[in-house]
Amino acid sequence: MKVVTDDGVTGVGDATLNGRELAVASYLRDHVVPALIGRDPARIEDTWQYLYKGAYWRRGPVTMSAIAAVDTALWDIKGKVAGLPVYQLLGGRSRAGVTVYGHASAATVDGVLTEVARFVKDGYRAVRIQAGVPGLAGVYGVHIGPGVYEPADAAVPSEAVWSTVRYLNHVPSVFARVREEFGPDLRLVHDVHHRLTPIEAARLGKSLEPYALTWMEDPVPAELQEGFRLIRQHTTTPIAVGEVFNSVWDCQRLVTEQLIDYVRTTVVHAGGITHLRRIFDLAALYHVRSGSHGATDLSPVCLAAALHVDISIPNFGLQEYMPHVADTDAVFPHTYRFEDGFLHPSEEPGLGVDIDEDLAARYPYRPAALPVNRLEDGTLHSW
Ligand code: EZ4
Ligand code: CO
Repeated sequence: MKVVTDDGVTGVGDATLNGRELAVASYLRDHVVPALIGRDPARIEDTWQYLYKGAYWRRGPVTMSAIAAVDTALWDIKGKVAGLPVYQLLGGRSRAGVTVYGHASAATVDGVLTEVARFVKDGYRAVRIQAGVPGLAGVYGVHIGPGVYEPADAAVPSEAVWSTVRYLNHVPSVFARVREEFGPDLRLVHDVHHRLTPIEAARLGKSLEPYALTWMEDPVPAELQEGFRLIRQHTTTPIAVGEVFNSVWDCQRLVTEQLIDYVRTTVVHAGGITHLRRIFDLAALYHVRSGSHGATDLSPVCLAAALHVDISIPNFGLQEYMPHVADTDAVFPHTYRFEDGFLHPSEEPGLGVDIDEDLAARYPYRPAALPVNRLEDGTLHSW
């Protein structure tokens, strides 16, 4: 979204909620925009509180993505008015660059090794590993066939089949091969994508300990925060969680009871820069670091904003990075850049990203839903 001030300064924000985009668009158009007219764009915190407390209905991905879009645009505007990149307004640089991880995935282990080698050659210091599971036609995060991996692949959700037994039996052998080939220093992460129970996740974590992962991600669905205590009691494999969280209350217990190591909330789904910083500040007190979500369904506007947060906070961990396709990059001209395993935020005033609306108009909205997942007996399971 774009916010334009009476002085003609424009700010951009991301409001993308994958598979539920129009719900946020309506929330903004029908409920938020009318209330923004005439407000002072300099009052970022007050506007955040106005949209959060003022809605009466708090939290939730739709509300918080809408608030995020406005908040991000107001930070962009404040940077442009001040003549400073947003990270300078957040306290300035805490590190030389933002360490990112790329996605290495393939149906076979040999294919995964080829992919990892490509990332290492390109300078990446951290890589996410997702491999096909023998006996399953396809699994989350594994790219099969031509084109780029985008899981929202059909107007009505496609259906996948899942087996926890086959998965748990296979994954450790994949990491054994990766460590054998690439040694101990390359940082490795793995996304479980909400598919296990706490005791299954504990088994996975224990079986991966020899391969020293930086994290296992979303080992269980996280509505039951105390469930993580069970995982924690059994394994030293670090835990990352939070890409579907939208407020500090979703991870308050996980953080304050030190049940996780990385919180993966990002700008667009967690109420913008203002609220994301609040989450990371709480996390910092409990030795929890950031590990922001950075899939391609989050636009370059979100990534640009995330980088300003990443470079400035004391407890940055790792940033996910899936480069967007050229068509997307063209619609969102930006000046963040990848070099030597790091992303560098823009040095331009504001966020350093824009939306080319004429170009965007060439890509009409097409509904695309995320898949659903079923066990081999047909039971609906978390995707
Ligand atoms: O499945 O962003 O870590 N990354 C992920 C993503 C999510 C998508 C859902 O829209 O888990 O690939
Ligand atoms: Co994930």
